[in-house]
Amino acid sequence: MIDCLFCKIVARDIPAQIVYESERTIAFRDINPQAPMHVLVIPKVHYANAAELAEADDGLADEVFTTAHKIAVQEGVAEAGYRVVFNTGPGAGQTVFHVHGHVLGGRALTWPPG
Ligand code: IU
Repeated sequence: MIDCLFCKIVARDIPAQIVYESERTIAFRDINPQAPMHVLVIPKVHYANAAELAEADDGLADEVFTTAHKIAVQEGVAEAGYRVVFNTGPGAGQTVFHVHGHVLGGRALTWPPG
């Protein structure tokens, strides 16, 4: 999608620290990390948010979720515990409207989130 920042990362039009890539997903480090390990997992195709992705019903949501787990293992936080967050809509704090799962770990995570 034109003017989507994360589509531009997928297209390599703007740089990102990519840590994982598959045919349909890509994961890169968040530029403003909220934990020692903070990676964003996205589908390469554009869906605005997690609701749109879930409704697409083509297995891609499963793949994004599975990728999040792979990142946790790869980054060494799976044993200690980690969190996957999909802010969905402005009311939930979503600021970039290409669906992304935040994978956070590497420190004790408190609950509830803000
Ligand atoms: P949110 O759930 O939509 O609020 O998360 C957007 C995230 O995208 C946020 O954590 C930003 O730090 C992150 N991000 C990024 O990694 N690279 C960018 O160029 C921009 C935002 I703009």
